Amino acid sequence: MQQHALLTKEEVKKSIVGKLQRHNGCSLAEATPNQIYKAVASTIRDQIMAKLVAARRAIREANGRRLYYLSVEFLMGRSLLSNMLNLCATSAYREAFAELGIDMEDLLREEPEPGLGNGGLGRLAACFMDSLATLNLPAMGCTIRYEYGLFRQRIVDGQQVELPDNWLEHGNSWEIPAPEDSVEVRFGGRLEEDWSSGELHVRHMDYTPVIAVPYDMPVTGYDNDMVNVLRMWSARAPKSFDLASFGRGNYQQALEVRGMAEVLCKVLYPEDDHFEGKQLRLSQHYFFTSATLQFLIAEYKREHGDDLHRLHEKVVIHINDTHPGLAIPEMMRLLMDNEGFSWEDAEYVVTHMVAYTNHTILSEALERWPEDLMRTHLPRIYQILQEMNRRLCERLWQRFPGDWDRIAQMAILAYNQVHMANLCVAYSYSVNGVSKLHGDILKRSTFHDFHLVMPEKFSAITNGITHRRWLMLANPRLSALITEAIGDKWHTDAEALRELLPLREDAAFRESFARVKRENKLRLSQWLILNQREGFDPDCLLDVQAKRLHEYKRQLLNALHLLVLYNRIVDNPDYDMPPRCVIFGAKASPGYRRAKLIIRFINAVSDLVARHPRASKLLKIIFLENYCVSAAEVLIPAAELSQQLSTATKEASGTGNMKFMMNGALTIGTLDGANVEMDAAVGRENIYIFGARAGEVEAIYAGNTYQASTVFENNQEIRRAMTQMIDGTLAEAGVFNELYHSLLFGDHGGMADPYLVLKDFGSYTMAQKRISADYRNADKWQRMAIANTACSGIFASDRTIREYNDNIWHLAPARW
Ligand code: 26V
Repeated sequence: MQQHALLTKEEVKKSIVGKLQRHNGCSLAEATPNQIYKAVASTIRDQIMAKLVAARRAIREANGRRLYYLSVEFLMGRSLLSNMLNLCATSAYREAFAELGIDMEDLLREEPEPGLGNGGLGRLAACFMDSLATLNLPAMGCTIRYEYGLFRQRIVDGQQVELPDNWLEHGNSWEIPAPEDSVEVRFGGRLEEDWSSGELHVRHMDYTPVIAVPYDMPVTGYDNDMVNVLRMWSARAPKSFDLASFGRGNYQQALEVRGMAEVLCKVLYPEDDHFEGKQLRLSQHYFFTSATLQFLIAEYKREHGDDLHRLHEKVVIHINDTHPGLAIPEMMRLLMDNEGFSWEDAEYVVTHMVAYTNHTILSEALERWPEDLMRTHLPRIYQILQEMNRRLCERLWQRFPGDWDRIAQMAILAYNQVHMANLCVAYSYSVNGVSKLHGDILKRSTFHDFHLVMPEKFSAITNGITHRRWLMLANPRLSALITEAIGDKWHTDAEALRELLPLREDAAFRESFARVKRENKLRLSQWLILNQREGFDPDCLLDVQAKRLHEYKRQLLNALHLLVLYNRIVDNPDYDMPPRCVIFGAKASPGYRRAKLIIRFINAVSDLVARHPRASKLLKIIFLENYCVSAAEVLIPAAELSQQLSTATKEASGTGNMKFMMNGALTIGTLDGANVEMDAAVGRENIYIFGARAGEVEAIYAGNTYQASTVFENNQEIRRAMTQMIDGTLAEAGVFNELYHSLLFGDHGGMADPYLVLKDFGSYTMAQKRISADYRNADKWQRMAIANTACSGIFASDRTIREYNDNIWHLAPARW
């Protein structure tokens, strides 16, 4: 239990009113909603800051290892309610609001969501921060303070339109600037080698300097005294440099420096599907990675003295995918150039300090930087990469003499590119996948050859989600019901949810469970009416697919099936099924044309259904605009069916799948990523599994044995739906030709239907039939839904973080 005194209701009231007076010179009655939000946030922040001071001192005195979790994305979601929840202060605040006449829902909506991530990778990092603090583990999240987060999405005439996300416009109540920890990061320039002392000294000349200024966002643990921080680095031009350059008349260069600092942290790249070697992205990655390393060295020196030879005993650097992988050569550089280390000593420290998680096997998403770009933009880093590559290849040559092809595949530098994944695998002490299946694929395929050489490094740790945000915060009704049934130990021990399992047989509990779901559907419907003027009937089956739009995630399979359902209804006046509302939430990368076309297709099918009197009674399709963390918090608790349709082998884990399961949705899914483990946890009778298995998919890709045209010829329903894609039924003829063509013929020489949409279609429709039948049996459905919540405990990120800590990080929990 936390030791720090909580505020009473009266103290909360006094603080809010006092802050409005001091900060805004107004009374509560005169204050705007935003001013009230800020006064409340600032009150909570005061409580957190008191804890932060104590936590920092305790961590320093414990003198243990610390984790620096580097990620180019952290999708934190709003903070106000989660901090209130973690401080166990919700009731005091609720009562204070009631007495002050503040509407809590309105208040929460005032907080801009920090959308500093694209999807799964960024949200995982945020869930990890919650569990790290809750488990008392000393850790700092490190990232970029993007001025603009992921674009906001509007749908106009059925198509995606992107708007800028200016989340800092009205200030950020949660961040604390720490300008005293600012450091300089250097780009470009040239190297001079100096042997005058008898040893090589490399001097970096004519570089472009940028100052990295950190802003810290506190992250509270649940019901404890721990506070960690997320450190967000922001760029500014060096002031002295500016003036001196102007003085010397070096106007051009001064402008260049300023330009660099200005654009560096401007915007998060909205791509998570496809890698492009853009210089600005490389700059972003190096910027926050170098700043973090410089800071952690300074911090180590303050506490342990100037000798860094045992740095790895006190510091773990975790790199969330390869994006911060330059931490490896950058640490080599700092140790050799600034601390006088030999290559061997520097390599020893680095290879005992860095751990790497892989999040995707899609080859188009693997980072490969042009060597030229690395050489001109980060010349010293490039030089170090060359030496690392030379030593790696030498070692590989011993193991695979003469096997040039294999060595080139494993090299850091090959074919004029820098292969970040090879760098990370070769020089990290740990490489992990994010589900069992994904871990196996890394070993048997993606990093097969590395696994032969260094098998001890490889592991799989299945992702998890914080059930505090995704159940307690997002689904207060279900949380209350659970606590009423089994007490509140599940708040810190999610496996305790298993105690709900016997309650499947309790008719009263089933009824309460169903009532909660219906209330959540109603809440969602009202939210949708407010946001996009379109609700749905809470008595229909709520079927949801919410995730980034990607061909491999197969939103198209879902949409094609809806078109087939529409045809069945239209053809048969007696067709009957439980009415369904199908919701899609998905942002497409602005440059991913096909993905945007799929959004348009979904909306065209939605319109077609809506225009038909009988079809629109049985089926409603809603495209939820701007799917983001806050939207997910309303959407997921309402869902009854969760669609997890990725082509087997393609989804490394998935985490949305776990959130739906925990909230009592049933899953229709392939045996891919963490779905495999969900199936094992809940049992095949409580999940709808369909489609080709990983082995079969691999065989198809290896042998080119699948013919989409055969499915097209043999399945009349598919043939008809696909014909409707192109014959003007859905839009002017021609609009969706590209989708049709890709399914039937493939793109530029590639195989037809590369994501096996047609291949899995039959099996998908069969599973959907079973779902409609089962939904009619309300008792059966509720039993299955309860089983899903009850068996979801292992997907809590507390379990994930314990595994990382036991197997990779070895941090001691801070206690005071
Ligand atoms: C990819 C790229 C590639 C181009 C460079 C920039 C960039 C930035 C982000 C990404 C993200 C792709 C990786 C990703 O988000 N993977 C997802 O990670 C989740 C957490 O482990 C996992 O559940 C999902 O299955 C996986 O797709």
